Amino acid sequence: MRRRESLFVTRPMTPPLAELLPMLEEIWRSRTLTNNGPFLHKFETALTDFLGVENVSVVANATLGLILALRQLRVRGEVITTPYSFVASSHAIRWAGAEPVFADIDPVTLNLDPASVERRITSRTSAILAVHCYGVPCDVAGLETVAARHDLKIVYDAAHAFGVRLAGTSVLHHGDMSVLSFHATKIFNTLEGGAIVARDRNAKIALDVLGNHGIVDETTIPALGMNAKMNEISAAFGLALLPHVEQAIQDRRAVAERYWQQLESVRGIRCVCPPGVPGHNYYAFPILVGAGYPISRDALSQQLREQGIYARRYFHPLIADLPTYSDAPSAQPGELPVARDIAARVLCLPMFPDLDPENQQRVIDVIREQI
Ligand code: T4K
Repeated sequence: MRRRESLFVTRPMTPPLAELLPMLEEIWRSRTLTNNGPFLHKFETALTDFLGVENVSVVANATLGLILALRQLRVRGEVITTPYSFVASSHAIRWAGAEPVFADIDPVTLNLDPASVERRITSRTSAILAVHCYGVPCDVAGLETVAARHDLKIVYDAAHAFGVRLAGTSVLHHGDMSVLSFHATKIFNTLEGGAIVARDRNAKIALDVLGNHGIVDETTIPALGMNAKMNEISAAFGLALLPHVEQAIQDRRAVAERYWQQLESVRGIRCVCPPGVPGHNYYAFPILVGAGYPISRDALSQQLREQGIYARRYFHPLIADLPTYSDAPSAQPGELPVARDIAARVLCLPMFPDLDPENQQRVIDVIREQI
């Protein structure tokens, strides 16, 4: 019998090699490899146009982007955040010199619940770090109302939210800053990379200085900066890939529609991202395995693995349950009931633009065969 190919949760996009090679040749000729080079500038401009936002600072990855954003906004004390995210969201708060405090999530969007956020606010709270998990927009109006009432900054971790639109405009317009990830596993990638979207030009200039060791010029180094620069090869890769992203999002939509058609009627399975939402980017395809389904989430994950399908439990365990954070009062058992329930039931199915119908059917068949 022919061995079936392994199916992973994602498969990174690469630009057509022929479109990248001339740029690589230019880099080889110029020997400008990094430090604010010409491809970085071109990429930043192209990205700004594509995203329909202003004040974009490209960085080496989203984790550094989050740290820089929090530092630039001078957050201190406590930052309220979601326990239901990739660990980098909370790590960034610690590296920026503040303490994460966990609030619970909304059972439908799986993003921070503004009412739970408000209950966690103390005199030490300086900011909210919210995540548009799986590219589903947060309740931005609710969070912004809470932030305004208590004079808090908002940083959106938009690692999953490339290209997401809300009420016809980019979701990146919300908050004091938003941070995108261009990691290989994301909608759009530069191998490793990311970008910070700031509200005003001065913030962008300050972020660029902070991300270049705090250097203004050879003898002027006024700030405690770090190295968050993107190199020229990553920038060229991004420039070559950007024209293909719109089509990739269309292809993701087609994959999502095939899942919806065949999984929505399965008892005990809930597709987290609902069909027909304009502006969604189909970053992931999470399902929740409920009591009505014959086997547990972990048993289903194992069944898939036996067929060479590597679905992933993003985001289990909760950040709040990791040893680095589990001592926090907001992380104690009994707190965060919604996030704990979701983390115990979630499974992200393979989702990438070139997931062909035949391979996708293998995933669907395993899920349906358990009934
Ligand atoms: N905030 C949020 C909400 C995030 O989700 C992330 C990153 C960040 C912040 C931080 O962004 P960056 O600082 O990374 O820019 C992956 C990614 O490494 C991570 O970037 C991402 N979130 C997270 C959700 O997923 P792992 O450890 O689960 O990845 P890994 O290596 O197991 O890859 C998953 C699958 O993808 C593999 O089974 C195979 C496939 N793959 C992966 C890579 C890297 C490939 O086919 N080729 C590849 O090159 O964290």
